[in-house]
Amino acid sequence: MKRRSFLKAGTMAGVSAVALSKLSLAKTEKFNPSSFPVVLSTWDFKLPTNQTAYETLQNGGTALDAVEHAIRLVEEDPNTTSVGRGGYPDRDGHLTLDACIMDEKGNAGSIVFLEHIMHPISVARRVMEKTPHVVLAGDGALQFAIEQGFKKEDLLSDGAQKAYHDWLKQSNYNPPLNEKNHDTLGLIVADANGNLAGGCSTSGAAWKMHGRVGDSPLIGAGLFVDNEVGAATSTGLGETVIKIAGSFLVVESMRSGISPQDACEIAVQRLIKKNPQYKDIDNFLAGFIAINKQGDVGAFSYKKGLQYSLLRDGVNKVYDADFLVK
Ligand code: SD4
Repeated sequence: MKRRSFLKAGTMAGVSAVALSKLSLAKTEKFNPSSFPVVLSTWDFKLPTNQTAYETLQNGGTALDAVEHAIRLVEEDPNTTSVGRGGYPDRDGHLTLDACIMDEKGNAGSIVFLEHIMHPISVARRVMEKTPHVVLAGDGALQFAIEQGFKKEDLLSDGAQKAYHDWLKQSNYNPPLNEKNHDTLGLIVADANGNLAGGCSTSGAAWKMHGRVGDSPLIGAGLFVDNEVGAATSTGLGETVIKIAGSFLVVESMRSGISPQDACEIAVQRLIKKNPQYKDIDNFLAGFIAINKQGDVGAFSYKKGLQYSLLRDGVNKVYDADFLVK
């Protein structure tokens, strides 16, 4: 079967989840320890992000610990303008942060619209581990973080303040993301036993409406982990990802035995079909990365530009993702 028709068949097959899950059971390959561990993350933050995850595993940490440690590294970098304390604010000048995390058991934690806390990923983990809930938002999330011992800080960096004041001169409200106002960190890890965990952290779209939340902290949209199947995370214009439950879609495609690469492509095809208004917008960006239980990886975006970092066999490399519009 040609690749295109295979992908089409895969998309259509997606309607019959029950039949597909049976298929995937039949197709499960044997665990090959030499394929693990694997660390896969969005973009190139020019920081030892994946290495931090890898070292955490080497030092006996779980996949969840690896995810948290690596994401914290980026969150505390003042020069990263899209994650954590270096992030650009919303159009009212508030830096509001979104993050979520999932472990191998399918537990999940998320914080949305959180201000003043340097490490949203760790707050998300505490939501998962210390509360009976999955999502905490805004002031409630802040109150919880403070109760948990996180420090309340004024996080807006000098660089972000300057960029905000520059933006205010035009105040051009342009939600579609471009290469200057995005770059969410989504990071998924398969440990030496192939157990999966993932996390996602972002300041969201720069100059967004106050209160806007994107895909990144939403379980099933910005991140999904199913330890029987695989894990996926997204980057780009969150509104388009939310509307197709993008990361869940990638994982469900993999459940049917489709490779991570093709599963990411299927999700991008679905995303643009359901969001045709972005088809011809120059700066529009959305894409996915994924790992399956065999340790295979995939990455795909709508247009050229998505990069991902892959650490395997102790070597970390940055790659350009394949894309739909050529
Ligand atoms: C959002 N998905 O808030 C995030 C932004 C992003 O790469 O991924 N940028 O919509």
